[in-house]
Amino acid sequence: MPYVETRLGSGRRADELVARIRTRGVDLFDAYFAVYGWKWDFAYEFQSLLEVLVDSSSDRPKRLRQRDRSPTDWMFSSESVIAMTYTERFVGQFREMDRALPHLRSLGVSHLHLMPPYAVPQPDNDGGYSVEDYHRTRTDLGTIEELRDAIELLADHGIDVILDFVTNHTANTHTWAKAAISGDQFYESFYHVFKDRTQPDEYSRTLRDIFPDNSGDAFVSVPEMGGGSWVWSTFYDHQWDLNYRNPAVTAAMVGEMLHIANLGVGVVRADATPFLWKELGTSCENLDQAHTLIKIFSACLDLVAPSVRLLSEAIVHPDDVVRFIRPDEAQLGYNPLVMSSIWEALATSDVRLLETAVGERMHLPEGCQWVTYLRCHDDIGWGFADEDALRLGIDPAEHRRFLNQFYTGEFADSFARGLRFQDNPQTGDARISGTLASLAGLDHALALADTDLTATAINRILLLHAFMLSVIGIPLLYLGDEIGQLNDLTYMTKGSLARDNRWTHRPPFAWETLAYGNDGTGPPGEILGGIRSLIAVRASIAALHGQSSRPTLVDTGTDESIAFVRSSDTQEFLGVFNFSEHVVSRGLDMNGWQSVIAPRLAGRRLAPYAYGWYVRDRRS
Ligand code: OTU
Repeated sequence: MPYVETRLGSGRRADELVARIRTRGVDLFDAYFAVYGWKWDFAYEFQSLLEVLVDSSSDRPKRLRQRDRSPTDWMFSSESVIAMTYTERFVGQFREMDRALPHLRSLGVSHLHLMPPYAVPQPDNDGGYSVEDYHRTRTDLGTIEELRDAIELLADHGIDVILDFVTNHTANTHTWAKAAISGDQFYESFYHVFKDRTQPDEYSRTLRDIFPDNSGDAFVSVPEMGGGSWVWSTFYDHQWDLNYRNPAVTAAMVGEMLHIANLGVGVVRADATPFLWKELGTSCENLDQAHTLIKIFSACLDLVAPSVRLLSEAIVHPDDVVRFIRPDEAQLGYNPLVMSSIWEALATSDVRLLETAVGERMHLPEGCQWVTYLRCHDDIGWGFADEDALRLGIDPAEHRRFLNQFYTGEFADSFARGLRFQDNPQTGDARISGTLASLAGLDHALALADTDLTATAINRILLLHAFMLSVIGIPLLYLGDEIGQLNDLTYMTKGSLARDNRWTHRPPFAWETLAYGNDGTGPPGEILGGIRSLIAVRASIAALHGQSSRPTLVDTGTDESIAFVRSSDTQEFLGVFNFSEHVVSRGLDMNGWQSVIAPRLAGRRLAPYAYGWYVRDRRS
């Protein structure tokens, strides 16, 4: 391999790359051939991709190459906890990251997802998801060297950083897009550019409108590219979808992904994976080639940065979500089904859909893991499968309408205070924005200055965490939720942010609240104390550790509470959760179970929103 020798010389770096190419290279070739094998210049294009791999290998710092040699099983450790935040809304700048260490460590955080910190257009950039340049950072956050230092500092304290790789699109101010606008044919072919409406209209017949508030469909008019020109933009108008039919796009994006890996991250989050491939007459979501492209990215990571794992963000039908999570694709995937089903059960006090999710839809291939969460920076969409609802006699459309009314507080007696996101009156679809605490009733309770309602809201918040932290996967917390931060409506006065109500649940981190939360006072103190001890206890439970322990449902005798068992070789874990505001009687045989965390549980009675964690030795 002459290019390897010229670029890497001889020695360990070159040997390791060549050894990996010998094992994983064939997977890369197969995937690449499946997408681009039809091209007459296939061999040339494949060679260019390999050159990107060699160049990225040559750039990979020594300490990261050392890490690559000693893989850990963190994906299956009960000590792993992901937290996510915006740098500017948390510590302000990269160089102030040390300020966050005491809090992150006392919470038990092992991974920190920093929302996209790269250079973006102003003022509209979708919270960083319109990337202009992966090699520069937003100037208000600091330089890319400072980002690298922050990543290293966190790693030195046992916290690995997760960064985004916005797979589907770039900003329309990216150099590729700018070149395309100025008429450069090479870069025009990086995007889906149409000279008139004919094809956009044809495609639109079968497309779902993801951001209906935006332009009305998935295309944006770009007169600068010649009168009548349209460019594909699934999300915001300033986010142009990349054209992966062009192998030069794949090679260039692999280079960007490996650059992110070389910053020292432990996980690369692949954004919006379902959308990568377009085919006329289809929904252009979840197509086979989108999967094959993720396989290409995954193989490239394994070849150059094998300690880095890929996290898929696919918020689609549960059958489609799971298909992205495979050893040779994304090893990690968000679990939007458990997330939305938890909220569904809380609104209805009926755990049957949640039981279907947990009992039937959690299976992943060996070596893969879920990322389980209650809230993230995005909205909540009611992602249960229609067929699962119908089986339970629930009308899916009607039920989604109810959930939207419930979580916006439009429904009489609802405790939730959320907002409708991307309301689409045409289809009746909407998603929900709002912080965890506001959706769980804390906003409502505090506004009424009602101490009983406040206590109930705190119980709900802890119930949800107890469930999420034990059911499956690596738990993810949106920072601020652990101190019960409420909806932030100030975004409405902040210019461009006002157009996207997801900012309501992305408040600046309340350090003053954390200070008194740390003293244990008030709702923030109770919530923080509760979550901290759940995380600490979880870390010590053998049955929550490891690959094998998927949850098995246990019948509680009532639809208002859910219970499951997880087991390891040595121990069994039982979790019991009352999703209703009533006292329910549990129909479980508790013989031999030892309680590890069980506030407000007594005998056979479960207080409103009570939960319990129990363990039992398997050998006895
Ligand atoms: C992602 O979310 C990001 O998480 C969002 O913050 C971005 O705005 C968006 O991509 C565009 O970059 O629709 O409501 O199936 O549903 O990718 C959130 C995946 C989203 C999409 C998901 C998208």
